[in-house]
Amino acid sequence: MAAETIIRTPEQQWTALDPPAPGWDAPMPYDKRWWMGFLFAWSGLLLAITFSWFFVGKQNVPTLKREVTPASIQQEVEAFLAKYETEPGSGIARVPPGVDAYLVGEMWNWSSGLILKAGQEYTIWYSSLDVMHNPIIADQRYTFTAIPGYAYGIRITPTTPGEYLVYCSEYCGLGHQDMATKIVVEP
Ligand SMILES: [Cu+2]
Repeated sequence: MAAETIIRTPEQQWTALDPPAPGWDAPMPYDKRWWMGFLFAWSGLLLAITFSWFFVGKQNVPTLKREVTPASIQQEVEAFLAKYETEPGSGIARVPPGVDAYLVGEMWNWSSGLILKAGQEYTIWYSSLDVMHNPIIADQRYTFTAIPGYAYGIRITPTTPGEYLVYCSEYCGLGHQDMATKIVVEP
């Protein structure tokens, strides 16, 4: 005995398993096909821009990553400051070319301000001791996400001497707006 075919109008459909109303599989009208094709091509274009920008956008993305603990990165910062701080307690380090620099966030300050030399390549390690912080170099289109447990290293070669404000762009609590330091690029 053949099973009875139940046909329901859309108003009677309760689940996706209910048979759809007749005509559901009619070919798509011409104008809708045109729009589908256009949207498909458009999303393909956006996808291509997104990925190709990685190569042609000249953006200084993090290139190094390693696992750390808040305690171990704190030790690295202290050793770095002990060696290169301009004056004890100033938190400002004059970084010789070739030496790794640190920009580690903690509620609510940065480990250090950095004095760099124009035209030299540096690796700046950024990380966090507690929650997520985003060091952002103002007006330079650089923003990074500092995550506790990881240190990310960016290789940068500052070209234009000047003072660059660095602040936190990830809301991290009551003192968030006070998280600012600077990178000074000397000629
Ligand atoms: Cu922060």
